[in-house]
Amino acid sequence: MSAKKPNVERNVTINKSEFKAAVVKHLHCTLGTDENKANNHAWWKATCSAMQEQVLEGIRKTQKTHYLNDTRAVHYFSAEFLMGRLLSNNLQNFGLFEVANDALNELGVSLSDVLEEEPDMALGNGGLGRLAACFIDSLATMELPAIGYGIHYEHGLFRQEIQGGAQIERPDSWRDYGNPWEICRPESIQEVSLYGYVETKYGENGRIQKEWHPGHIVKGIPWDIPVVGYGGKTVNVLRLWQSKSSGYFNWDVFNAGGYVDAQVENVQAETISKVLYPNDETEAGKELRLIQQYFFCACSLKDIIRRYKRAHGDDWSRFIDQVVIQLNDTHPAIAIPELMRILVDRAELDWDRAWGICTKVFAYTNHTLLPEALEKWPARMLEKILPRHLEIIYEINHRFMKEVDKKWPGDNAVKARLSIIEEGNEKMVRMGHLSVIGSFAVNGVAELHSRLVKQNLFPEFDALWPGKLTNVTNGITPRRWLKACNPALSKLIDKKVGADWPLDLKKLEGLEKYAGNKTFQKQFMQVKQQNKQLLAAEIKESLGFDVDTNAIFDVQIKRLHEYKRQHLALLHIMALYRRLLENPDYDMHPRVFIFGAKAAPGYKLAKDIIYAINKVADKINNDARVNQKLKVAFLPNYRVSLAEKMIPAADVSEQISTAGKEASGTGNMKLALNGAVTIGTLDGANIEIAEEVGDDNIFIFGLTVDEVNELKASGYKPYDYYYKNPEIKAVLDWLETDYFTPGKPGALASIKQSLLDHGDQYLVLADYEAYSKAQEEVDKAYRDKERWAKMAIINTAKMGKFTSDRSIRDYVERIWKLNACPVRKG
Ligand code: KOT
Repeated sequence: MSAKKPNVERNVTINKSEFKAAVVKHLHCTLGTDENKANNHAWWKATCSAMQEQVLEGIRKTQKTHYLNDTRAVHYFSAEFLMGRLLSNNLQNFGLFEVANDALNELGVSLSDVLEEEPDMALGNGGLGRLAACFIDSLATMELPAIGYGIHYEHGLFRQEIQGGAQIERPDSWRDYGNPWEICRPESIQEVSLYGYVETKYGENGRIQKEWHPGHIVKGIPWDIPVVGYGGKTVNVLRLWQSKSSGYFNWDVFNAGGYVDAQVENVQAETISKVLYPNDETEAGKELRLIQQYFFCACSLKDIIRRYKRAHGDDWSRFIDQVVIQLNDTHPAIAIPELMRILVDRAELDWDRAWGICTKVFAYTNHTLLPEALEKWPARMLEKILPRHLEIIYEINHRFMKEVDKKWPGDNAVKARLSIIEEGNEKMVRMGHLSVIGSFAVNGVAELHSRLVKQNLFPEFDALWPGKLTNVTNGITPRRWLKACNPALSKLIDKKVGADWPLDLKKLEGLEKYAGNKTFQKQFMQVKQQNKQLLAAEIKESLGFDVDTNAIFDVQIKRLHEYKRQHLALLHIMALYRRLLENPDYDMHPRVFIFGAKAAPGYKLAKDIIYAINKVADKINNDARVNQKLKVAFLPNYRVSLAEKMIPAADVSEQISTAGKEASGTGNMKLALNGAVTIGTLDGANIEIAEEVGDDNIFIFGLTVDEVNELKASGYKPYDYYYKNPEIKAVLDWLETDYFTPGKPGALASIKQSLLDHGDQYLVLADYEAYSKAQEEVDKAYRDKERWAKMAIINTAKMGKFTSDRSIRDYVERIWKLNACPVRKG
């Protein structure tokens, strides 16, 4: 049996008065306050605690069921899990949302105010971390035995403030006042070794034995976060490791003055899980980052092996039947040599047997082709921190090179390309290569991306192991990204197609037949209008100005990166502004461009683009000549909970990356699911969205991957576009004046420079004209109310493919070979 569709029967039955009693009990007994004194934060905690009773029972039953059935399980290793808020999600998934709402109402408290108290659990940067969160939601919903493994960062992704238009980073403190969801599990603490040296010994049978004498040992404390499946039957966990000093110190390894060093090391042990690196798609290259990666992988492997041994003792023969580990990008790739070390050095398996196990346990997902994101570690750094692992990596490589030589005898060039070790001034260990070699399956995250992984990133690996490289298109959980975040649309959909679409998203196709129905169009667009009003209120509260909800809400929400081309949108906004100034009657439907984006703190140009958007916004929003037709809102501190407010209100979804650069995108799916129409390039999952909705219901523009390559090969000259197109020239020149930054001419000039003098790597100018034309088409389409409503409805109707349940079904059937394990009542 493979992953079957779960039914909607629920495991939890608690009525309103019981829920009320539970909340009040926790207010009194857990928080030591009472109904008269409690503020919303206390009500939030008490409500979470009331829920947590149900949750803990769910975890207990699930774990017992999995143990009794000795299930094969997937272990999802990820340095990031971008969970967002949990209360509303858990209430929804347990089917207790209405119960809680009514219970709190009777207590004189508003559930929606209480939900706003919850800090986001932002233990991730963006798409990769949020994908992990959607996947564990689907795994629990589909009653699959699964555990997420990651890092218990004390500080998640920074909080973004905008001061004078510029991004300022402030620490995130998601657990400063205690987090009611996490469960500490001291009984499962693990120890992890670091530093030191390797001793070579000769065993009695002449077998060479390696012993790693670590310089330092740190403790890993597990915190479990519940993952409640929809229907509330299976409750899996996300296990996050916090580092603590173990007090262990190898005095031989450190020098005579080691006492002070030892204390410093102890402090350093606790910094391992202190903070999430805020770089999306750039490798930090920092020692602490490598230690973070090793720390959580080593703790997790020990945890897996402890659980396995409880059932199977020292018999390793069933390990590959019970355990599959999915590596979420290369961040956990060090788990491969770590498992080899455990099997060869500790369990004393011979190399071939150990390697046979390893290469049947790991599977690897690649999320990006950007060279700056592909992880490489200096061999010297690995040698210092993990001396035995470097030896093992060399051995893996040595044996692999022999295999390469069999396939391409004497071909040193292919060897150099395929080697895990990159030779050069400084020897580097390529973690992508290690991951491909050590895994039984490798996947990209959208059709186009997976094709490029095969063709461009790992072409010889594909030739060496046909079939190993494959595609699993990403998905999103419709529970959070439609049912919970857009209750009005969800209720409307329920009426038309029934209430079980959250478990079977293809059911949304039932809406297609109403796409041309005037009454339904009106209802659909009324919901959109309501959602736009809610977002307008948020904009007013956050930025202090009004926006017209009859305007087109044009939304671009994602990390700030040059390849995502927020600056292409900005140039177009400036062009519209200019057109309006030149011709006050310029015919356009009013539009509000709405942005949300964080830039990596060290990414100068990304921060400059945020600054430019805010400065252009200031000017336009305060210019009475144009602001009836044009406004720009940059909402600070974009995060999951803000996305939940922005997405339901979007008319237009901006997905305008340079073709070939965005591996998949998942915001594109969320926006389309909520009835936004995409303007986008033929990149990532946009292509598959276009296939689903059809060419009439999406605005595709710009160069294709092949055209991008051709243009680059023929010598791309951005100045040609500058001189050829007067609008491009005008807006780029405008950036150099002090029009948007009074008294500070040149404050926005770095953007112009990057596009002209630094070669416009992401072809912004080459795609500008096509983008501008596509935007005119959007404008025209929106003015035809019926046409637009139809397009919006079809977008929602055709998003069935992009449920993360389908992605998980693909993984389960093609890679993990897992069975569902239903958790029964009692
Ligand atoms: C890479 C290095 C560090 C942190 C994050 C990354 C990263 C993020 N690499 N790819 N991503 C995004 O992953 C998403 C989920 O698969 C994709 O939808 C998106 O296109 C990637 O950019």
